[in-house]
Amino acid sequence: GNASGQQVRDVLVVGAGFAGLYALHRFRQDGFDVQGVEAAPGVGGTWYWNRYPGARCDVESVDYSYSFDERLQQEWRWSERYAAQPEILAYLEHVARRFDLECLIRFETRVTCARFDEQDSMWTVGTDTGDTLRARYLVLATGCLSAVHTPDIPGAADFAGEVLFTANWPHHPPSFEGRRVGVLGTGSSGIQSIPILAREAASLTVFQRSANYSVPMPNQVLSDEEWERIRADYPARRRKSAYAPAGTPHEPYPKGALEIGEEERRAALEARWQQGGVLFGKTFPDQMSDLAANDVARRFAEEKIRRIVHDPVTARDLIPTDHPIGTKRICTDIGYYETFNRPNVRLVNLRREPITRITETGIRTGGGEYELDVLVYATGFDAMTGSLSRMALSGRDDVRIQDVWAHGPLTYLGLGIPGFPNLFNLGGPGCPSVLANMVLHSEQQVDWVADLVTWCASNGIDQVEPRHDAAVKWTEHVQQVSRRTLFPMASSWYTGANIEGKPRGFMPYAGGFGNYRTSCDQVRSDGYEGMVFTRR
Ligand code: NA7
Repeated sequence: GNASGQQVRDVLVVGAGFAGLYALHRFRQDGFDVQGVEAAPGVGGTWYWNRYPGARCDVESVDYSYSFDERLQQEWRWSERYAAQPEILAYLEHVARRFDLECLIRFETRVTCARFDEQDSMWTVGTDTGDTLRARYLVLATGCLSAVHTPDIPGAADFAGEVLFTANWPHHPPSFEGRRVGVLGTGSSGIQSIPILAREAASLTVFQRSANYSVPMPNQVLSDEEWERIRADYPARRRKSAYAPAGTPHEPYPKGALEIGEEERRAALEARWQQGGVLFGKTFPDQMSDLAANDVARRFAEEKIRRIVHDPVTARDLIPTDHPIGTKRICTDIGYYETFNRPNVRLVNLRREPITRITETGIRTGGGEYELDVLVYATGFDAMTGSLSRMALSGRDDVRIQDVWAHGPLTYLGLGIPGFPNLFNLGGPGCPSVLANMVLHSEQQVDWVADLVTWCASNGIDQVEPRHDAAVKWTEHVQQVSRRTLFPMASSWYTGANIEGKPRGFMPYAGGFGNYRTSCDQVRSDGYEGMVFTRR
């Protein structure tokens, strides 16, 4: 206890998604008194909120699941190659029950502020329920795509119909039958939900500002034989993934796109297309670093779109014009392009006819008035930094995160922030999270942080934080690595470009999950080089 009589925890974990749940488990296992806080009424994080029709993970289920417990791995049976949101949520609920994690979590409690007290080396955390929590260590597992972006469109409040957000989808959604539905946004969320909404609604109008590349998802129900094969292969698969570039066992074609002839290229691209989804973004090893190699893959994908979509104007509008393929996360769809052949679906190209305002009855553009009964926002997130910058987060000497990150996020290994002792941010800027298998990535980061906290506890350390120069060096390294890729060519949520006023810069570490893990391993084996330890 302390002066105000509140209980003081060793570790406070904010967020109960993939990273937060494992953090709770791992810290408790290591003997720490750990408490979780979660804004939602249940576990799941992203998979709790994003219940829109068609929500699925674009990483295969067998990879997108925890590896920390062999029995869990062997006993959970995924029903499909790519799991849909309800099954992933059920999995996380199962994990929470199986490892008895729910009793550690305060649900329906959103952290609004957190302040580090230098005197007693302690975080004081305020919440929207009025509770105050205190802990020595603060672990932010608040998600990299969780701060919902609500665009500020004139007249938005006037709309008299129903308004829905894919990122905050109701548990009991309305029926779309007989209704005129509009979808604003054509990122992954729009592209996954549009085909399903189109089947239900009387009419569907898709408002597209930027086209995205999308590759079909070769989803299938996993038969018992297939599942047995996967199960038997699990250890090998995990070994292969642990230091792999994306945290999954897949490898690019052994030769660069420009080293081979046209026929071989097409065969490699077609094979990869059939493998499906985001993997297409890395068909060739040079595809994300050499524009000419990228063009080879881009042209192939564009040809596919033209072949599917009947109306040539619509087909042209669906082809991106502003970024190399893969520099925005490639979407993974089930029947997206085919949807535009339906008589009840139309595409509105907002580049040609920008929105002038939202009215009581629909959306008005430079090209006319589109009447709607339902408007679905699939407009994305204040990615990677939003969940921190929306909190009043202050470190030593009341330095605010908004100030330290005013010109872009500064981190050490993505995990630590100078001036913020005893704080660890999971899955944020400066690490490969959004470019890799988020589940294995979460495990790797939690393990690294738990090892460090254990080390501090057994060495009588009160405060640990990265040195400023170490964070500058890491952040420059992150920038340098991204400049060797084509990623910075896209105005994307990776670069902060989707949020007005946000500093621009490629935020994730693009050097691959394996290299990132090696860097973290190295720092640990060098006795935590780059960190400052204080005994008070
Ligand atoms: P995304 O990928 O950020 O997509 C958001 C979409 O919303 C995108 O098409 C935006 O167009 C569009 N948008 C945003 N604001 C506006 C306004 N004001 N007017 C018109 N259109 C707008 O978010 P998602 O949820 O689909 O996916 C995020 C990630 O989650 C995804 O990459 C997966 O990794 C999982 P823009 O491109 O900005 O022109």
